[in-house]
Amino acid sequence: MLQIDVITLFPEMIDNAVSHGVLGQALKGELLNVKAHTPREFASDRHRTVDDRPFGGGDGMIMLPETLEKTLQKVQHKNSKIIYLSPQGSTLTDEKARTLSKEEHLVFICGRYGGIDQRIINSYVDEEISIGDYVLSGGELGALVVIDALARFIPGVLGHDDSADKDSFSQGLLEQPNFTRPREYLGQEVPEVLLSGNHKLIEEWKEKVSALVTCKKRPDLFKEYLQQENAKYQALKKKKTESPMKELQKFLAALSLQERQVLGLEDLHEEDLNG
Ligand code: 9D3
Repeated sequence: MLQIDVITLFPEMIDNAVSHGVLGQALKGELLNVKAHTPREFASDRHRTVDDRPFGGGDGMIMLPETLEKTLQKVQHKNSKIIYLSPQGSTLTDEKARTLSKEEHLVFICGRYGGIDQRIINSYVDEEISIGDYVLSGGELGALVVIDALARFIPGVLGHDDSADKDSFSQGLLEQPNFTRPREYLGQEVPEVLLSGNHKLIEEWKEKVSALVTCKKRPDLFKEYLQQENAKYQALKKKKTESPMKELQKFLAALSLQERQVLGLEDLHEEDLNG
């Protein structure tokens, strides 16, 4: 079982967040264990001080190395990977989340606004991770994002074991729009294929719509997808079938105006699919 220890001045933020939804179920089912620890436990002065102003001046408070180190020593064992959440880290990706999910023990250090003393990073931290180019008030939301993203890769955390692989980023495409009851709503009808019960046809349709949605919203991802599909197509040397681009153009052309509208693809044109 993957063990995750989170070092934070706000342990309730972690405990509360992981008690809900899929993460809460994973914890209950003992597929994952998350425990929060506060350096305040090791502060011995009257005010239980855990941070101080930066030497040389500057914004924010810096977490003191000593209480942080004592907390680290409480949780660390031989196979621990110690990760510091920080704006200076490399940006989290789905691939990174998958890799982390295979570890035995993760320790996340959450700094507050200002960060932690550099000497802890130098002596203890294996990896620095950011969740994106924007400024947060502390590392807790970062740690929670990483935990949420990696949990999906632990077998059994999602209902069926293979759903993480079907998810958009694993395939390099965004997901197609989804619909539930009723069949008609706000004057918009659910695409006919989805009601057909023909699972093979439905899966093909979903992948094509995904590709079109990706072309519209993330041309960068679409370009890569098309290159991959082209490589597969070349390798198969199936001269009878058409190129992936041509196939998508035909699929788009075959969609009715109503279908294009309900899928948000009314302003996508055949020329846009040229990679
Ligand atoms: C005085 C603060 N900043 C100097 C410009 C540095 C700074 C340190 C710590 C800014 C924000 C923070 C708190 N952020 C995190 O701990 C954090 C974070 C983030 O801010 N953005 C993206 N990912 C992450 S992961 C942790």
